[in-house]
Amino acid sequence: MSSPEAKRLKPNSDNMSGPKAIYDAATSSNFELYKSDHAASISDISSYWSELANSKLDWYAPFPNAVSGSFEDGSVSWFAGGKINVCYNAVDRYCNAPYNRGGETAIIWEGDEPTDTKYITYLELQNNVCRVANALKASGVSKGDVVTLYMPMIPELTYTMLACARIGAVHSVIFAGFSADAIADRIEGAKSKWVVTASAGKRGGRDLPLKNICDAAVKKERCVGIVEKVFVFDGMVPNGSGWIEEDIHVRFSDLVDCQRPVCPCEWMDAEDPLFILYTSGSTGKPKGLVHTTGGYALYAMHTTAKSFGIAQQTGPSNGNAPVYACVADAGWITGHTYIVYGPLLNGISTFMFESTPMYPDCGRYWDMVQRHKISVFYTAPTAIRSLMRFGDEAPKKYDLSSLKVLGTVGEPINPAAWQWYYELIGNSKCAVVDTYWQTETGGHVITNLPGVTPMKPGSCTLPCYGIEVIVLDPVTGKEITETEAEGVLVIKQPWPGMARTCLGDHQRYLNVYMKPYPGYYFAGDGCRRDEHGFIWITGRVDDVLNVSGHRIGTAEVESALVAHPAVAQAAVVGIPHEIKGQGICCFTTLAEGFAESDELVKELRNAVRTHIGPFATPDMIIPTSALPMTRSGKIMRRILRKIAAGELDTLGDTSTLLDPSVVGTLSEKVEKLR
Ligand code: 6R9
Repeated sequence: MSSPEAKRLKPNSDNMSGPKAIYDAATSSNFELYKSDHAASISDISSYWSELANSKLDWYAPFPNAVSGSFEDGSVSWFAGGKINVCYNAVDRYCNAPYNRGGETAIIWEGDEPTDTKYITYLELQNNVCRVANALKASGVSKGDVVTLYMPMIPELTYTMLACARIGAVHSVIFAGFSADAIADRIEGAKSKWVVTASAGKRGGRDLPLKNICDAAVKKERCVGIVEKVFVFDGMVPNGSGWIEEDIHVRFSDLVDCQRPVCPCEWMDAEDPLFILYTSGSTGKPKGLVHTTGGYALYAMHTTAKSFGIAQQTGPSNGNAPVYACVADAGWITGHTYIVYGPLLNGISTFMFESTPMYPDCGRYWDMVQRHKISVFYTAPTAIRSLMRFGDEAPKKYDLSSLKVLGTVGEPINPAAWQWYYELIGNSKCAVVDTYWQTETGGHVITNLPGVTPMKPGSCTLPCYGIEVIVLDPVTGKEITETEAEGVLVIKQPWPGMARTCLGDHQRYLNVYMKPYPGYYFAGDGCRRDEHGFIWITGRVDDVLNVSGHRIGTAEVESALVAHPAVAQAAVVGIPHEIKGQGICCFTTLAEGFAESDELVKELRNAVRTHIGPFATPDMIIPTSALPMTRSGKIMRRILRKIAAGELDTLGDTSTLLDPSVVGTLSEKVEKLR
């Protein structure tokens, strides 16, 4: 099978009719093997995962049992009693026999400027991580402490994450696009005494004043008395401006430089927390999901290998090691699992990219693929769509023949973007893996596997090994057994990478994930299963928006708006957006004494940017005198969604509205803004 046409399956071949099923290098025998391996993996999850945990990870003390506990009371644990250190497994073991990969590249870093690149070997990584670990220890950080990281995409971010893992501290990384308010919420929520930042970051030719934003957060009343030290990596910009104003600050680069490059690993229980990562939900403040040590490490390692067709590197490179690049930000779960932990646990080299796909021009990604001979490239549909707008010229200028696997993550990929990625970037020769997963799942849970399972543009296809995906009837909560199904997506059995709790609020964890459909993990997404059993994600079934692959709770945006004195009520809904997937549309009624004006709209937009961050900037803000309410006083968001999308012909029943004329008034306002 070599030409793209040959890869398209003929109707009825292998029982996979339909023009959209495409095999890459997959052969039907590999697909058959997947089916039997997958069935075996879910028929005995305990043996499946314990065998892998023993063969893929190095344990200081063995675990007695693989899995215990249940979804119902949120007591699932993996490999408990086993002792392990993730940093040891991701770094140290590769420097030693039998791997002997100390001289091999662990990190390829590319800064904001394309000429600014660094290659960091495993041995250098080990030394740097140990220095940071010693600097943290010397400052009083110890096992179990939460360390908040607010950093640019520089190698020091990876060093610090791994240094925390090494000494048993729990990192809580905050994406560098979040505002001071959002940082303060997370510091307060995690009672984090320690914060690591950098004097500045760079993105698209502009300086990001990270330390200043961090200082503003730390000075907020709710953080005073919590934060003891702010460690500042400096030297990112020359003469980082007057930053050492208070004794809370530690000039971290200096402290790190004078440390010894040797630091013993803290042997952790497999169920000790490894990190916290905050994510948005449908209600309340973002929740800090807690991932633990052994299970997360195994899941990150295993899914990286399987989903991207990568083998663990067990010896010195023979010149054809994969060059793996996930161009996400380490501040999101994608960066945690598929920039830092997954690749390094497999002993491969990982790419860290500080800049944007548009800098200095829209050919940046493809220029990097050519220069670094990248073989696995992993990005989000929103990035693909925004690059497609500039046409085919940019990618055609570069030699992309090193590529083998192209990945997408974050939202469903529309067929046009899939086709462009597959044909233009992958030259119709690469597998496109559509990886469905969440902050909560720790790693991929549904994806096609390169060379193993077929792809269908727009479908994330089939469950990963060890994952039992079920489609439930949302009303009855019953499993739909027919192959073709539409309903909510749940997972039936525990898997090692699942988050174990919401920090400080186990009840919330149970309420959100475990209670809606007892006995199952509820992902919050709707899906369709087609006639071949392939899964198509239809989107969130809760009030969570997906804007450029970023999860944003409508409740968070609403609370940012109502904090403004002019706003009486706010209702936020998603609108279809060509590039971002979803945009943010805000309807607000105004308090007494305030009038609608362009100035006010600007202020409200800024209020959201200040409370959350620029990535949550609303696309439309519509001040109004009334919202569509039911007679019992509930805002009808269903109607607002239709108005915002301009779908008045499918409004549905409006008879329960207190004042049906609101619909006409609001749609006129929306039309004017389009
Ligand atoms: C990894 C990540 C999770 C939500 C998830 C779903 C959406 C992610 C997807 C996808 C369709 C894919 N999502 N991957 N939808 N196809 N391949 O994005 O984590 O930020 O927690 O978001 O993103 O709605 O529930 P997170």
